[in-house]
Amino acid sequence: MITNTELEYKGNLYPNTIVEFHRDTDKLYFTTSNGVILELTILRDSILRFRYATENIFEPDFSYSISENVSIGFNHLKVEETATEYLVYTAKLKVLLDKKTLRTQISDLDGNIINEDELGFHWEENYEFGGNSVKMSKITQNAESFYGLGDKATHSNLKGKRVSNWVTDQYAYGKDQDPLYKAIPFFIGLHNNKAYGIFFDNTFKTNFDFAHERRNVTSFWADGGEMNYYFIYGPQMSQVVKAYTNLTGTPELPPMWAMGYHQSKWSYYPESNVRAIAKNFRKMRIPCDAIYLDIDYMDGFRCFTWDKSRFPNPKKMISDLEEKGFKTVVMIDPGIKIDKDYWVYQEAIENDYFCKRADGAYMKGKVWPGECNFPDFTNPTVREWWAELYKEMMSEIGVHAVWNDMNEPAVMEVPTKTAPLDTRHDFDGHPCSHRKAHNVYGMQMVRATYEGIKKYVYPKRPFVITRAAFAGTQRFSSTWTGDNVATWEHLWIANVQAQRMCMSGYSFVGSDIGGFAEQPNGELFARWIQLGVFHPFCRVHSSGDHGDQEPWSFDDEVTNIVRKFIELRYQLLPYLYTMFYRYSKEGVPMLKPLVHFDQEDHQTHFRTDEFIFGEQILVCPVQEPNAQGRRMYLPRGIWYNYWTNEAVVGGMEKWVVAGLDKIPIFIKEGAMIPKYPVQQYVGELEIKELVLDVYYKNGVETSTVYEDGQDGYDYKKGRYSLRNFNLKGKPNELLIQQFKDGSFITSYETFKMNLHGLPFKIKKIQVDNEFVDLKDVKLNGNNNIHVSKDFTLLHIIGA
Ligand code: MIG
Repeated sequence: MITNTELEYKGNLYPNTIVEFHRDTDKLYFTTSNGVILELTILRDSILRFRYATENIFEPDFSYSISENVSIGFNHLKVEETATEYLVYTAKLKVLLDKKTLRTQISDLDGNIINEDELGFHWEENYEFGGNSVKMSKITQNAESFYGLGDKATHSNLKGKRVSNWVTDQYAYGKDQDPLYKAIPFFIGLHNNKAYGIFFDNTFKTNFDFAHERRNVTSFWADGGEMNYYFIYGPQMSQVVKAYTNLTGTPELPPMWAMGYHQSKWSYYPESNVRAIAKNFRKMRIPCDAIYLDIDYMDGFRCFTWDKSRFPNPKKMISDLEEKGFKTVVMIDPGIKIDKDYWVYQEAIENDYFCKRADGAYMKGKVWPGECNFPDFTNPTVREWWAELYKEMMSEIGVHAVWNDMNEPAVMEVPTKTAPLDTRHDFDGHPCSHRKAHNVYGMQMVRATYEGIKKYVYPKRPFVITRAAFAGTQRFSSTWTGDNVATWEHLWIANVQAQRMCMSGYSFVGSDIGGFAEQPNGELFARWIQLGVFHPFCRVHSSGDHGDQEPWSFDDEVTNIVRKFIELRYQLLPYLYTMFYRYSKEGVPMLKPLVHFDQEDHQTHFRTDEFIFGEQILVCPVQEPNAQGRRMYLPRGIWYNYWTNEAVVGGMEKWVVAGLDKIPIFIKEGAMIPKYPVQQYVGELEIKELVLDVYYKNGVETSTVYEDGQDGYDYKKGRYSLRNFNLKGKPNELLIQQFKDGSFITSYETFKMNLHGLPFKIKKIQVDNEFVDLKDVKLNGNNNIHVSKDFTLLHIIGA
């Protein structure tokens, strides 16, 4: 074994022998003779926090990422000491700390090593800025795979890669380009069928190396701050993702219209153009819930103003659109034009709200309005002011939602594309430079936006979109993947990014459908729509430089395909809403890569294209031109081809037919998929009957349907409707039990159950143990029945 003394080269410093240990409730402190302290906090039996101080001093403990609602509490904690090590036991884990080096090794209670330090914690003093560069190296376990890290546009399995986290405006980025718009320093490791996660809660630029530089070493480090990471044990990946998502928080339910189809472009103006686009959606019978106004609605790109020649009466326009079922979403950027006659600028100057350089001058940067100053959103007073700026826009003019762009912050015509690093920030009372605040700047901006919107759309629910994000931003805002390109490769990237974001706690995500830069042809647009309707945030947006990107901008064949898939999304709204409910409440990711679905099946470890939408729908986009189908991997189990109803056995690759009007979709056997009728916008129709597509299984499967008022907060007072269905199929019968919760009364009285794959002819039906006349359930052939929404036990009996 190499000793730390031998390793003290290249300016790296290492902890040496542990000389002191004490326990303070849930915290254990190990101090070394050279002044390193490891603070080990037990949050849960399977969640541990490792925090290291050098020179005996910790920084004040502060995090923008950790949620206030994190659930903590453990069952067991015991510390033992031997001549060479300390042993820490929880009800799930054993941590071994080497007395000579402070290195740690974490195993489960059966003795399987889950994660172990290689060199462990070490650091380098930073002469230029003071403080430390903090580093951690771990041993890469045999056949270990790595996932997570937010929006990285690279293979979902990160093994062999090195990535860094520095929020960046990356116009027309390419595959493998790094870093991009988000910084989410969280990864999942998987080996020997056991998964764990590490969240490095450090806002400086962070780097992760997954056996890239050295084959057996995984390391992560930061340009400053503390080595401060959370270790989360599974063993199921689903448990790791849920726990991380709980740690950094989930959003409240958005209004259901936010899950509809949205249309955007840079830019729709003047007013007559916006009205024409909206009108065409209704005329063409293509569902749409929201229209976006990009920067050109503003007066000279001044935030919170209107260009009165383009939009003479925004209030009237917005309310007219609203009558037709459209919500209006407008853009707000962080840069405030330096203009002594502009009220937002005046207020910020008067109150000293703008960021300053190290020597006291205002930080200046060029963006759309020309030279701008930038509010310090890391200052709580500035955030409160910013939230108030939305008052008139939301409660007077009637804007429904806001997207925050350029909040990396993006700065034009400078090589770094962002604020100078010496720019000062309040960091909620922990003053620092931009090196530390950069990655959370956009997060704090959208947080302030969210607070303002929430207040001024009340009693409705807020909806916000952001481009920049850090770990935890999902509590406040949805997001899109920034300025992508209209290429087939970008369709692949969008798919990977959305799945990766979901694995990184951030489910409310989508791409600019069709591509932002350049122009898709009809085929690419149709294929992208087919994927986009299965993303939690579903919006077409484009730079507008090269032509139009509305559903009707191509030929009739494409328009019809696009309509068909947007209609499918609207039919699936109750399913999607239930997915969001589970994400919001339990931290379950809305999209799941196959490795998350079945980590024991090693075939899934390197798959990128297939994913599970919610719990029971398998989707795999076609990502090549001229395809009549594709090869894809079906995970283990039995799946029904959505288009043909054919039942297929998974656990192998298959060729799946999917001409331009289809995308491979499979339904898990036993699933009960809820559907609404096609609506032109959310809330257009009163739902008269809930369709349940029931897929027979010889065995057991559970399904859930969550519904509520679709907006507002009544659901928090119990006015929701939660239905859990337990399906149990046998060769000659099908039993469905329903468990209901909540006091919301749905508008429909009955379910229409479409029975797929029944292996028998229906002979008798019992509802709550009473035989019913087959006429009363309107048995239609062998395919569908209508039953009361209040049943608790449905028994379908075959001949
Ligand atoms: O410098 O507002 O990513 O969606 O259309 C470009 C104009 C600024 C970048 C956003 C894009 C938006 C565009 N913005």
